[in-house]
Amino acid sequence: MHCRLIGIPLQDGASRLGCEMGPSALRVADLAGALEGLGHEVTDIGNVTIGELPDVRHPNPAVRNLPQIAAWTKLLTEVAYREAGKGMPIFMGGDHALSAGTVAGVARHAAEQGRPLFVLWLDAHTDFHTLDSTASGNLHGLPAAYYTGQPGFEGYLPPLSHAVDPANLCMIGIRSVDPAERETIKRNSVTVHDMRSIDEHGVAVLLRRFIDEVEAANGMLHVSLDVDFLDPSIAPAVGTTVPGGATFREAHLVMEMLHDSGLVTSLDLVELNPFLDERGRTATLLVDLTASLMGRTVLDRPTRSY
Ligand code: B3U
Ligand code: MN
Ligand code: MN
Repeated sequence: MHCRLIGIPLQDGASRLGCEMGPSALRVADLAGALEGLGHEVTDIGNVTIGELPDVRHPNPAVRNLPQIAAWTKLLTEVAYREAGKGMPIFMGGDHALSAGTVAGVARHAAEQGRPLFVLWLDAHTDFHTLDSTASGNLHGLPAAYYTGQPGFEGYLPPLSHAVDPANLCMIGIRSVDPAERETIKRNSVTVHDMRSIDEHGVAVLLRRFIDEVEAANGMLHVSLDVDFLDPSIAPAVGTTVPGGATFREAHLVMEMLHDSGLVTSLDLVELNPFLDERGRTATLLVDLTASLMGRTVLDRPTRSY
């Protein structure tokens, strides 16, 4: 696999500063070396950055940094579309607002391949607010609504060339949903597995169902990993910790099953805030999880050996 590392020092979508340092921490934790050690070719294209800001304002007074997020979304849609054509892009964030652009860009690439795009959203939050519904005004709470083509973004964020079908979106790890998000999610038939669902069925059963769907549709699969998917005890470096997250073992199992599926075509690593980390342990965990996704195993055993 040819991995393309793209640094996205975006922090305007979060309430706390620090995600800007995420790409650096992932480089220090040697993401490139881990991938090379697994036999992958790696190109780190460096960090991308926005230029001039558009003059956009929204009537919801809570909304923060809209011109910045509009500029990032436009830039990242182009970058993701271009990079998806060159190999497997790994988007090193940066806060989760970046996925508005990365998913929009890979969706355009998938459409040109004549394949549907599926998205696996690993997060404590559904990030399904619109500009009208957000109360916090933090735009990392909006990307999933944007790239599934919900109304209300026209004239504020760039027009989508290819929306993701909400039926192709699967969220796992959810444990914080605002009332307005509940409504939109229900209406759109997004698959949402909360922590209760994981506890009742086990994460493997839930993920297997989704992987089978992607496979049956000959889909491309984008994985978006928010640090707060993980339990704060193992991943403290995030501004929006929510107790009761995925364990070390659950998270690695998800990554290993995704690797075995052979379906993953792009990846976001988001919300890492190195200012909140403890001796780099969260950055290191993200690198190890990415290594599991890209083929690191404990034993050399055939896939699906059960
Ligand atoms: N739904 C809340 C909390 C939140 C969403 N995404 C993150 N936090 N990271 C909001 O602010 O929209
Ligand atoms: Mn998120
Ligand atoms: Mn989150």
